[in-house]
Amino acid sequence: MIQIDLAGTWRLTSAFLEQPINGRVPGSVYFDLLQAGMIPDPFVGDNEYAVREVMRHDFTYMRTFMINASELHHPEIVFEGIDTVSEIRINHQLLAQTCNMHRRYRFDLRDFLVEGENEIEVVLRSPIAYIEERTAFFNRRFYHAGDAMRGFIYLRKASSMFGWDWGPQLPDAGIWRDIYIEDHRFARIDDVRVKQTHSSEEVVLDIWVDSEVIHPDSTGMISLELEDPSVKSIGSYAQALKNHNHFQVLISEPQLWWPVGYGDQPLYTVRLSLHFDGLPESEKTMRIGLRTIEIRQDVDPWGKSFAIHVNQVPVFAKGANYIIEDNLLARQTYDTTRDLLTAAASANHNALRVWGGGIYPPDYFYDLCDELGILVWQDLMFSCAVYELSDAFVSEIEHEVTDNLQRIRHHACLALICGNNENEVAVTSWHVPNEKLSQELYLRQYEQLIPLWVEKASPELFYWPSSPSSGGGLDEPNSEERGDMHYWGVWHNNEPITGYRNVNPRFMSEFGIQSFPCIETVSYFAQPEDLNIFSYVMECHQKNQTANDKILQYIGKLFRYPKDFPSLLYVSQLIQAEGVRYGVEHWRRQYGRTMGTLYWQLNDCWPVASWSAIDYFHRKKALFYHSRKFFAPLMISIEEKDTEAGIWIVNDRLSDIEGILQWELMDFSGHVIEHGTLSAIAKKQSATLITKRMFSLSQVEKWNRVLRVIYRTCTSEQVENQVSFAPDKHLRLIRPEIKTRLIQRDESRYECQLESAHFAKYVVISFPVDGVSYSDNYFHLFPNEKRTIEICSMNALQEAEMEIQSLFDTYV
Ligand code: BMA
Repeated sequence: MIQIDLAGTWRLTSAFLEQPINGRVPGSVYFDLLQAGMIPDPFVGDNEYAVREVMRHDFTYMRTFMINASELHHPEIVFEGIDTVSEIRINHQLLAQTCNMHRRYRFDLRDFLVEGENEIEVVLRSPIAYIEERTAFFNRRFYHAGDAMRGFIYLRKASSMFGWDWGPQLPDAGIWRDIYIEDHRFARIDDVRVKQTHSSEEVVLDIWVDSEVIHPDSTGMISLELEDPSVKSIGSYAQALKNHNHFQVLISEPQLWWPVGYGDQPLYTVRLSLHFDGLPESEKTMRIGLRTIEIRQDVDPWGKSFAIHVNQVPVFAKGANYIIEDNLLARQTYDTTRDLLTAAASANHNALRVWGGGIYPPDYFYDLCDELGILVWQDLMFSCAVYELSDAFVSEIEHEVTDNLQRIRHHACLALICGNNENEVAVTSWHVPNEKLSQELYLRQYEQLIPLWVEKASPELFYWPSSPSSGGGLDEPNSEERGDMHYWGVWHNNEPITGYRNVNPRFMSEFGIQSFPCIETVSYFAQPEDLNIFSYVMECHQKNQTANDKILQYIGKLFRYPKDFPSLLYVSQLIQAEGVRYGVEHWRRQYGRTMGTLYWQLNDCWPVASWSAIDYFHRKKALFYHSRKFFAPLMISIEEKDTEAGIWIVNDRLSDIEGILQWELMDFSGHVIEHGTLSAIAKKQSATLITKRMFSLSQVEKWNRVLRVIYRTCTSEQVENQVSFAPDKHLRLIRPEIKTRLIQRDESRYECQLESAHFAKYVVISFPVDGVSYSDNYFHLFPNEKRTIEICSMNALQEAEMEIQSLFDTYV
């Protein structure tokens, strides 16, 4: 096989540009314009709006490449991704037109290439002009997310690139994934499907390989090499090549793959190669994890369960919703994704939902999830909309669904495929325009067409029609009793965070609270004069209408009015972290009834006020640090009601844990008023109410007390939690007087030792440099107790520059 990679520097022209500039492929128009200084940074100030208008233009990428025609047999050009409306010309001859960024294109080049120098030109048509034309053409009113540009439903392009309630309207364009010419003499591997059949001691792999045989008269061989997780060969097999080959391989003593927290993530390698006359032609390698995944829906006293079972073991899914990582897709790299996913796994996230309004992530996303043990709930890319099902549209989405399933279905991490985000609940309960027709279109798309394509491409994968859903048929999609649930009473409907306790879902796949990013991130897009949450620029970076008012409202329920702008940002992160914690702890306390909580949302695609735990620059919000604790496999949760405390231990692990539980009710100077110790068994895979304590506290005492609970296991593991019996805003905190010492351990590792004279809440350590990570932050310091936080930094840290802040400091 000959492969000519067309990645590299191309020439970019447009009526927008006076002269051509260099363009990077794979890449994007905005990325290239930004590099060339032709547009301002769209993530700063209100530049988004001017930069959006740039996309009213067409842009053309062009380059030349050399061909030795006598060497080629069957040349084809492969576009792994074009964003989106394009015309492709080779040597000025029209090769194809495209209109779907979510699929791969392969075109025969035999009649297009010439000896020597060839030219390729890709004209990217304005996506804005395209959706406006289509909107006028269809002229029908259908429901679609109101924060995105009207007409986004007509183009198979990441919906959120047209704006969302956390995303800018920046519909970029580009040749966004790899592009290359491939030439095969005899045959190429088209498609590989692996099926696993597990029994007690062994796994049987069925491997089907579809090849396109170009020269049917030639004799070729296909061989399969299997390697175990230590890269040791455990089998080689070969057959004569046909259009459809099948291998069956038995793996004895299989090493099973598990989600993080349940076991290891061993990965086997499947290597396929084609040979002709003893010479290698082409190769395909994939890594698989041996495991079974089922979504169990059993009738039980609460309705019907919805639980992910891996290797027959129920897994409580803990994690978040994942959106596109950068509105300028070209800036997402293996390293940025690894950084994000490693952080999530380090904070005990064992599941992520790839939300349906973005892109189908790149292969390395799934590789990383396989390696880290993160289960993937994969939405198909349909979100908050009703789609016209024209023949052309149906054909596009069939290609798209099939392409992506073929690409990702072998990954160990892939738990399920879901038809869309919120479309079933929209057509059922939101009184959408053209309701009847919308329901018909909905059923046709997600319950007739797509299930057939999913079944054909990956019969082993579980298909779930929508999120949320009760299983389909427009039957109470957001029920608490069946299926998954989205709960937005808290936040969108202004309920206090205590509202979470009134909801008892089987699997909570969305809920969340917004916050502002930290001051460093805000300072990226705002000038000093903009540092007020109701300034024009701050409102430009808040896409959920009136949400800044809402953040204030939630602050008012839990905290005092903060003394200044940085304190307001900090306290906004506390309402988010505390709110989400409150919900998750409640759902984990009902282990078995609820079997999953995925908060909205893990990450951001630009610097903005949003529901994210990790901001665009990967700076961690309070929610991130809280999540490490509220998702820990062993967790203490205190269910407080007035002055009563129910003390629970949640144990996700597969064995019972024994230990000693200690509780102390103390004042803020550390004087213990009441205390107790008891031995406690945390039953495996369940939540156990260990004890209930009733405290008799006067109003003043409520403002001056904290209950601390610690559980020490027989294996010296320690978990803890705390609660007060009044909201934070009413606590009479005392100036904490925190003493610190920074010790350098090696070139990049430090330790910060802290001690406080009085109870300090939500203590944050920070340095005025980037690239610093903390083993914990936004933590509580109990009086006269030493605490050590591990710090890693790429830059040298100075103790004098270290800042310590706690809740006390946010009040005047
Ligand atoms: C959801 C999501 C997104 C949205 C989020 C916050 O329901 O599906 O559409 O961004 O809420 O409003």
